[in-house]
Amino acid sequence: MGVTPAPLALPRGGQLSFSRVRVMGVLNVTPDSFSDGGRFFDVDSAVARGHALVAAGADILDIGGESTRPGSAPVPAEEQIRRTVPVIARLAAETAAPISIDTTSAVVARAALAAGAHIVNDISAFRFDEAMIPLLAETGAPSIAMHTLAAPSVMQDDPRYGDVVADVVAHLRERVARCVAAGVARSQIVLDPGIGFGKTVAHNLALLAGLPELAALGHAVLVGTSRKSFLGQLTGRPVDAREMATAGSVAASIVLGAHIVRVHDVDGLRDAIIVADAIAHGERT
Ligand code: PMM
Repeated sequence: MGVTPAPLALPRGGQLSFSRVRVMGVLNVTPDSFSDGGRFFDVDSAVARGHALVAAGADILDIGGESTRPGSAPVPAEEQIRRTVPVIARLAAETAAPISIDTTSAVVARAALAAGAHIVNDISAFRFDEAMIPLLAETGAPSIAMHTLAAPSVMQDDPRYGDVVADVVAHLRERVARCVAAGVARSQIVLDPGIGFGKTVAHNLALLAGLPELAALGHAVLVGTSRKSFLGQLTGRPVDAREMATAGSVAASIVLGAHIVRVHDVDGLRDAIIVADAIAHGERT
């Protein structure tokens, strides 16, 4: 099953180890996100949702102010900051869970880190904003480098690859090399194949089956399948009825090498995650 990756060193002390599979709970502070858009759009409901996710067992809270659903347009940095920073500040003060900021903007990431966030989650693997890698080098913050073929506005327009697994692995290797050359510690970078980001159903399935190839790079691997449309295409279910499909994909991801799973329904998926982790790694305490 491979070697357990080194823990992530968190800003202001503390670390996130991979002694068990880590659960990232999704908290989109957006009016239009793909599966929970509009539900947690004011500060109080977003903070309450964050507390509920932590109570359910979330190890990381992933807070985003920009929807990345297929076809979505970018949200200006000031608006992302307006949406996320008050929520991050409150949750950083009120919970112990590490917080990631889901953004491709270095200005937003900097503001989020200053407000108390710990991890930068960038769906472009630091390609959309050239200030992102220098920010990671300067702050030392851990980060998630996710593969996307293109910007969300166009990523689902006939995506093509040579060999999707080899292409995604090569791309993420190249992104890591750039980070390391700029002074970012390799062990602070989590890799993510970017399920649903410029991928057909077949591409997503190949990437999940190919997770051992990504995990072989030695980084922690994050997988986000929760409620995504390929699950709907496989099962015929609408977005609000994909929890069992999500559970199947999350369990498979864990067995195939994921160290972090990004999910909306932390409480509902708890048991599936525990069982899959135990099958993959033995019983853990
Ligand atoms: N998926 C979404 C947003 N951010 N970040 C990472 N690292 N990996 C993902 O798979 C991912 C992400 C889209 O899902 P949402 O709209 O339900 O948040």
